[in-house]
Amino acid sequence: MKQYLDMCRYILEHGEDRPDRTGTGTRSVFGYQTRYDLREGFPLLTTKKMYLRPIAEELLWFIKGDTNIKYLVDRNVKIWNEWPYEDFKKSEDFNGETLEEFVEKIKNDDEFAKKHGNLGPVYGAQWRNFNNEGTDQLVKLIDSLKNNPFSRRHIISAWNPSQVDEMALPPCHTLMQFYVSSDKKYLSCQLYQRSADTFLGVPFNIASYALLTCMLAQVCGYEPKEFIHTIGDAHIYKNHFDVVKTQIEREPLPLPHLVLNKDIDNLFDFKIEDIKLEGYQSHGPLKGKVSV
Ligand code: THF
Repeated sequence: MKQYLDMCRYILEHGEDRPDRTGTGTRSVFGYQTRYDLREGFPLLTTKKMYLRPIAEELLWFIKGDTNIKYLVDRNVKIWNEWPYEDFKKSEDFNGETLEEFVEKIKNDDEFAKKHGNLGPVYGAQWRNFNNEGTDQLVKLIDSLKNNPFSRRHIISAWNPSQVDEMALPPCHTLMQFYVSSDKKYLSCQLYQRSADTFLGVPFNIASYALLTCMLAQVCGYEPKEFIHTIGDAHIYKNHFDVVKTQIEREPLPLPHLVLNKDIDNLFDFKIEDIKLEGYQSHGPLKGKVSV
């Protein structure tokens, strides 16, 4: 995934230093596009150790239309915990609990999870029930991919201006569009991401949309072709500069292969056991703090 390392290098060399909402500070460029050919292997970053499981669990959670972190917490996926915790800290129920104690309560207390684990109408809600008005964008997309392959409207929008204020975090991946090749053999996906945390988030985002493309291709009778990642504000947080510099010195390794359970022909039937990765080799882990 030389494309990813090139993007990191480009941001470090050409980006502008600017303040951001989280207070950490970033170096950022506006407008950057990378393309990943899914026929060459599955684009899970090899220049640091990654795991597909949390990425796949998060995607299954979106697909279910779920917006409560309990589903992720029960599966030991930690990537969304910080945001409801920040809201909890501001609530009247807060008694000085640490993030770990908060997560334990989400796991063990259903009432507490209901009250404090919800992120608002984020991805899952918009994908499956846009604006809480019953439009299931995912079901409509699958129908149009199967029955009207050359449509230019194979779109799912997570960006809902009338509900962004109710979300714990407005969606970073705002809109995706799909494209079927003229021979009806291949499916491609382009994502427009308004804001991208290049070190922590982007490797997750690439793998997540690549996985969704492969799953949709299988259930609609296509083969996955390309994932095109178009980014608005592509940034590297200041506290990630050192790990990013270490990473761009590393040589990418051959890409792994995704193996989906071939018997699944309905997107909503996929379970975590149906999603496997073969031949993943990587460099060692690189850690960075997430800005909230
Ligand atoms: N906010 C910020 N600042 N960065 C993001 O990447 C991000 N997201 C989602 C929402 N807000 C964001 C959440 N996705 C990690 C990965 C993805 C996230 C959030 C955090 C993360 O910390 N990854 C670590 C640990 C992984 C683990 O615990 O398994 C890593 O080393 O990869 C972007 O969509």
